[in-house]
Parts: sequence; structure tokens; C-alpha cells
Amino acid sequence: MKKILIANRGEIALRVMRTAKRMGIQTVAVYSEADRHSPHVRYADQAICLGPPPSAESYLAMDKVIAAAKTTGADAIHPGYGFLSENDVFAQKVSDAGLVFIGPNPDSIRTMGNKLAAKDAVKAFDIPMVPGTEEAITDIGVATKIAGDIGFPILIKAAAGGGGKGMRIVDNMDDLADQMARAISEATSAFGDGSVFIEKYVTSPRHIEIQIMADTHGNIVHLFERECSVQRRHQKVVEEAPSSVLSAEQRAEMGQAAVNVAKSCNYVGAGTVEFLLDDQHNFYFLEMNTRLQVEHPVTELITGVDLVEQQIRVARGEVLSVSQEDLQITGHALELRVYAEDPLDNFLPSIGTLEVYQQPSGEGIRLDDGYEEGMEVPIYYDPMLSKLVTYGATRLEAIQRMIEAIRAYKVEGISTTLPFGTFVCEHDAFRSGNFDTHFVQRYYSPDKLHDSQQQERQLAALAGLKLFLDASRQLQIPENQSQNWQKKRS
Ligand code: MV4
Repeated sequence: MKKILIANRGEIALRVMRTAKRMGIQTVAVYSEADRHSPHVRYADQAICLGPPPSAESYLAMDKVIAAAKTTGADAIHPGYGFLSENDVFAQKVSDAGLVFIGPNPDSIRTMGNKLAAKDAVKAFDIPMVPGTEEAITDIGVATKIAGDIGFPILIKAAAGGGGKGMRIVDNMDDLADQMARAISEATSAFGDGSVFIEKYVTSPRHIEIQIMADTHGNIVHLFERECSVQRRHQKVVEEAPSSVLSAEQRAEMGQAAVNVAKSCNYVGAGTVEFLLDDQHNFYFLEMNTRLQVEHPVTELITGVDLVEQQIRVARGEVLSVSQEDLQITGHALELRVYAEDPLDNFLPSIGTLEVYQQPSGEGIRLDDGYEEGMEVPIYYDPMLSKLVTYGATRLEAIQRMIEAIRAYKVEGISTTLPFGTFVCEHDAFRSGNFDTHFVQRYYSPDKLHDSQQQERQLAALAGLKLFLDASRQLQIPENQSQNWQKKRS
């Protein structure tokens, strides 16, 4: 594998290229007209323009991406996350074109892409699952019977959904028929597949996911968990590794369950198995994400494993260079997703130019970004500016580093979620580790941000005043004394 095309943009394109370059592999960037001047285009050895800004005409245009790989003589395509990363049709087309898709085989992607097919695949492996249906339901009579058996509240989910899309909570029998009809109609229009199923609703879960890595020789390891409970409307905001609530035994147990999920679909490459953890610490398999995830850096920091390097090695047919016994957790890592959104105005996308953009750096700080001062944030894509990742010997050290790194990160011209990151890191519930997926909803309101910013400004003003007064005293007292002395003497 001498040349890799990265079918993505922004921070993840750069992140993949960094590892490829370190491994002596050439890189090809693709870009839309909106990204002509982006760092990922300049960083690559070669770059091909795919077309106009809309994703459908550029980063999602399968044939254009494959043609770019052919033209440049690339041997493989890394899809990053989002865009074409979990598209089984694309994975198949890449391989039909005689190229290597750096990711799992199309069958694994297809199976895990359908939540019912995923449940069916893992059934033989004794993986704990939330009580619910194994098949799609269309009949309200069947739904009524099942809801009666498992008890309210229940959750209706779309088989083709995932990541929270197409879910409906139902609290009682009176609402069931209506919510079923809505869920089916929503799933039909959103995914072209109206299949829905029912699960018991776990009311205060934590979201814990396990990173796995599998090679083509049958070796599968897990790289422990990431805790992703701090999220807002299914958008993760802060992720960390390890979780502060898992015992070593439960970590091993969930790790083994994740390895079994990977086995159930003949998985190859990097993948993530999502679990819910209820308030009794029971865990349940939710779904598997068949890609490299946004939050993979926290796993890299606590294990010392470069996941992109492992992806490339596995795609070259090599044996995994780490065994389960080698893997160990050292320290604690935290990731803040920095979005170009205004946390004071309902997280509305904030568009404009990065008038000032100064990155924090130093020991225990990793910043994965794809922007520079003077750049505009395009409206066409995900508004994530960067991932601010901190590492420490302990959880509180990583949190403290995050607070300091946020303070050192200067962004002007657009609003960002940086102050929201400070709010999370300073919150007692977060610091104590005692929180669930309702953290943001339960504790956050824009006035809390005003408060903490206001407090910071007041503290800064007080500190300034104290400095001024101290300095004045030091200056004035000798002066007065000397005047007195002079007066006495004269
Ligand atoms: C659930 C659940 C409670 N009970 N399933 C949301 C994302 C998708 N992967 C599944 N999700 C959930 N499934 C049952 N049976 C609660 C959620 C959920 C959630 C899960 C992980 C992270 C954040 C979440 C926020 C709201 C709901």
C-alpha cells in the first residue's frame, strides 16, 4: 500500500494523513470547491477537486471519489467518519474497482446498519440486550401485547435508524397506537424503510462504548471503553476514557461482549460497540458503529495505540500488532468537541470568519483540527471546528488541563462551544462522575454560561483591583515615608 486517498475533509482527513505520512505512505486529498484552501488539501501529496460544495456533489459522490483514486494511482481509500464511511454500497464499489477499502467488509456494514439485523446476528453470542421485540412490528395488536408484557415506558425505534434518529418514547397504552403510526411514517420518509421495533425504555442510562480492532486472521481485541454520556440531542459533547464507573471485572465483561459482537459479523478493522448502562450497572448492547469514531483520540491517549495505523496495517493484511494482554489503561483522557455554534442561542450554527484563531498547546494537550486563522466556516458541512483532547494521570488532572486549555484557546469572529466545555468541566455532577445521558438537559441553561463567564470576569476584575491596590501601597508608602522623613529633617 503506497498511496491512500482520504475520502473526507477537515480534522479527520488531516489526522489520517498524519499517520499515513509517518508510515511512509503517500496521501491524496479530495475536496469540494468550498474547501479549495483548506489545510487538508495543502497537507496531502496530491489533491483532486470533486465538485461543487454540496456533499451530494462532492464528498458523497461515490463514483467521483473512486475515479479520483484511479486517476492518482492510489491503492486504498480511507473514508474517515461520516460521509461514505458506513455505506456498504461504497465499500463494495471500492473493492470492485480493485482498490482496498480501509474498513470492514460490506456485509458487516450492512448487517450492523440495520438494528434488527444486528440483534439477529448477535443472538447466538449471549450478549445482554434490552427486553423488546426481535422483529419489525406493524400490527398494533402485537405492539399492545408486547408493551403490556415489558411494561411502560417503552421506546419505539426505527430498524434503519441509529444514533437516536427515529426514536419515540411511549409512557402509556393510550399513546401507543398514535406513536406507532407516527414512528412508522417517520421511518418511511427518513430511511425509506418503515420497520420499527419496541424496547423497554431505560430511563437514566449512561452511554458507554467499547473500541474494538480486528484483523483478517481472526484476532480481535478490545481497547476498553469510552464514556459518552455528556451529549445534547444525540450530539456528543464531551467524551472520556476510561469511564469512572466501571469495575475491572465489568470492563473485561463488556470488552468480551464487544469482541463477540465483532465476531458475530466477521468484523475487520476498527469498530465501536455501543452499550447502555442502567442505574443498577446492568449493560445492554445497543448498536455497532462500523467506522473510526470522532472520539477515538481518547482511546489512543490511554492505550498508546494509533488506531489509524492499526486500520492501515489490518487493511494490508497484517496481523494485529497488539494482543489483549499487551493492552493496558494508563491515565485519563477527555475530549471536547468544539463546534461553531452559539451555546447562548440554542446552539445555532455560528457562521463567519475565524478572525482570531490561536490553538492551545503543551503537555497533555492534543488538538485535532482542520482550521486556521482567517478561514471561513463553510455552511455545507458539520460545524465541528476541532477536538480538544487532554490527558492526565488522573481524571481530575485531565479535567483541570481541559479548563486551562479552553482558557488558552482564542477564537474570535464566530461563537463556539468552548464556554460550554468550561461549564461541563466545572460542574460538580461531572467532576464527581455521577451523571447520565440527561446531564445537559438537567443542568444546562444559557444563564449558567452567563453566570460562569460573569464570575470569571468578576474574579479577573477583583484580581486586577487587588494587584493595583497592592502595587499602589508598595509605591505610596515609601514615598510618604520619604516625604515625612524629608519634612522632619528639614
Ligand atoms: C435507548 C435508550 C433507552 N432505552 N434504548 C440513543 C442513541 C441510540 N444509539 C440509542 N439511544 C438510546 N437508546 C433504550 N431501550 C436511550 C437512548 C438514548 C441515548 C443513548 C446513548 C447516548 C445518548 C442518549 C440520549 C438519549 C437517549
